[in-house]
Amino acid sequence: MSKSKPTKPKPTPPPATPTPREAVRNAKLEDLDQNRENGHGQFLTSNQGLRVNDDQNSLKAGDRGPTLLEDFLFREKMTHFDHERIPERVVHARGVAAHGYFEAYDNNAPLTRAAFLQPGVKTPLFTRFSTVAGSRGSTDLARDVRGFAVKFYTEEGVFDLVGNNMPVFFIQDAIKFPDFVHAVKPEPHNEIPQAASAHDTFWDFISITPESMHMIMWVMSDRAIPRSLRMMEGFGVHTFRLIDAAGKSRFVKFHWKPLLGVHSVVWEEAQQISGKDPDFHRRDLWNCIEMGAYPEWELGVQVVEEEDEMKFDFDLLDPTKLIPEDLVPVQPLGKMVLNRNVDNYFAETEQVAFHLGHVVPGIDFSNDPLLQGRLFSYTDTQLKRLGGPNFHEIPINRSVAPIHNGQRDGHMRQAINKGQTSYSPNLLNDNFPKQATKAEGGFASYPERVEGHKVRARSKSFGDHYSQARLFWNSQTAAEQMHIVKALRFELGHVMQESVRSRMLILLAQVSDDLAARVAEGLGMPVPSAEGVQLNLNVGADTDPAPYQSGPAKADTGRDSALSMAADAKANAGKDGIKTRHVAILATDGADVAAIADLMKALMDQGAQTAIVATHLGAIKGENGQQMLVNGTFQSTASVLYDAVYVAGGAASVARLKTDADAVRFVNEAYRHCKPIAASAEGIELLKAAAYPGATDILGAEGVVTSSEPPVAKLATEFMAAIAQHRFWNRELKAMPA
Ligand code: HDE
Repeated sequence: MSKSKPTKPKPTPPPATPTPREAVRNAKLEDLDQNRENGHGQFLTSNQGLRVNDDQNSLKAGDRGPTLLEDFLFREKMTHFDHERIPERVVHARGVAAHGYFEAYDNNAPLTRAAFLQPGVKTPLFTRFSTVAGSRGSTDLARDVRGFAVKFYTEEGVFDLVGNNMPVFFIQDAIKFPDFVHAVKPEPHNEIPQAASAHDTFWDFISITPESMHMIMWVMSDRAIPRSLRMMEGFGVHTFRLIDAAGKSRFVKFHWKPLLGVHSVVWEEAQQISGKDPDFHRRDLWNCIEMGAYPEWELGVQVVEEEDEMKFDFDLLDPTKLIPEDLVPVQPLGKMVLNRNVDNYFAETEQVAFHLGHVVPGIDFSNDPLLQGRLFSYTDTQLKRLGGPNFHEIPINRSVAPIHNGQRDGHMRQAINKGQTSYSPNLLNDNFPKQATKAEGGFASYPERVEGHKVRARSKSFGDHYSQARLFWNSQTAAEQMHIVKALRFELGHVMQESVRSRMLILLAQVSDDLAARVAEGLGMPVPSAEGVQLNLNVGADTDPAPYQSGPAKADTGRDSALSMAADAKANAGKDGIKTRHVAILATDGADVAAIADLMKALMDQGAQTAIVATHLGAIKGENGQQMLVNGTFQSTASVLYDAVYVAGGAASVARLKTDADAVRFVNEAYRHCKPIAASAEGIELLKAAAYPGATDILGAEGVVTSSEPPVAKLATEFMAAIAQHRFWNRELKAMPA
């Protein structure tokens, strides 16, 4: 850990020459060096170090005879292979991770004594992103919550911030988690569907669990289909505590804000990407880190003084509620940069073990009942998944702060603990290892005063299930609302039981009549009356459910400016660059290669990535005989894998592309998905050919820029401005209203 000047929160431009992976160093990466292995230039050996002479044939009684039991080399190799798999995570199984560092700004000391948050301290970290419901091999683009888990290797021990890309959760009490997960996972009788919530058991559970409605709004919104993991917010979800040097506690909510803004894809695109490139998100993260375009986030907190705990119209302990940022702004604490990919997926990404209970002095918990339950679950699950209590010794989990205690033995123990004593207190070892005072960095739980009867109960202050769902709905733009409506039509359209769909419509009507009516129209059903229907069945057998029925949303919830992802929304303000955006350039033999080269240069100068997509691989020959290398064909790549499309001029090239149904579709889809499109000279003809019913105005549409004449300088400027807008949703509102 080193001290240096705090960094300003501006996206760092990618370097001209990326740093090789091995050249990125920090204390944790150096710690991992002792476990890195590379067989290059070495002899093949057994696990005992014995050099192997023939690894191609097993030991047999004659070359046509049976294999001998004696073949210890065969048995070692096969046994290891047979035991290669460990159980995948019960949730968040599919993930991707990278190394990086966190650098604290200089204004946090009044909030917390945590050493890694003191001015300019730089701390190594490891961040794993994940989907929740799908198996390890499922698609990246599932409609789902994304996990956002960060392991800080601080000088005071490991701190894990195990969050999601949405600020609230489905349930209020951890005891409901197994029910919730069983409902969303593939159905138990036929294990269908994979990585999808569009099925009966999920919506059956939700339809009788109104506390989920706020989270449902988030999961049905575009937040559930991010454009990139680099363009997602992260949230600690629960209320935590920060404790200052004087021992004063304040409530906080943690936020990660991506410096590239918050962006998504459209659902049709997500479904196609799932087929074309199910690794879309992990590939994107990997490639950007390899090319030096390091993803960056600011960590911030919303702070609530202890005395203000009760001043909100929701309970700070309720994980289905957020604190509107217009009410309590986020204060930045520092910046995270991910600058090194893993060397080995299993050793690092699969074996990393996060736990909410990994905290450092200066950070503590609240009584959120979801948080409290998680404090049990995470260590428990690692015991199963990683096979024993020594998972903290696995290199990726190993603290860079020294470990000394009386814990001993167990499966695969690595430490060779010396000495006679493994207990405390002791006299034989002078009472070492000794407890640390608070001044010496000893962790002491915040001495919160608690009292109460021992009850199985839900606080009535958790009872308003719809107002924040409505706040979210009201804060969305027309296009974002349309996406929510379409998502619900899709999801509920996959539900076989009409009674479940009908109950969902009743719940949606508690949030907004408009929302319910629009979903109902798509389902071809009326919105049933809520009269006499018990909406919340999540109460104990002897509990009267009546007091637990939430009233409908408050009529006037207003809006919060942090909830929309629109181009001009707070989440994206000032983050309008085109860095790392992927632009497809459609061209084939006969294209105006000079114009392409000019446009590519302009785009790449601003940090965008370009790819020539042609009718064949190899190189295309330009109008004047110049050649240009091709990156993909209409068969090997697809429109959905790019952020924007440019159709180059050149009569022969465009004439050929116009006859290619896949080229026409490429443009058509870019238009449908509201992406920026540019065309110069004859390229404009391909845009005309790509028009479809309802989109005949493709040429005059927002986000479509054309220039009939070279040079492309003006076109490039307009195109880049359009790319910085990300998407042009008005097209969709016009052509496909919901
Ligand atoms: Fe988790 N969660 N969770 N969760 N969670 C796990 O731990 C659990 C919840 C989150 O990349 C498991 O190691 C319970 C909220 C992330 O390795 C398990 C409850 C939030 C990850 C578990 C919750 C999360 C997990 C499965 C309700 C956001 C992946 C494997 C009380 C704040 C971490 C594992 C990684 C993983 C339990 C709810 C985030 C079973 C019981 C809320 C990012 O322990």
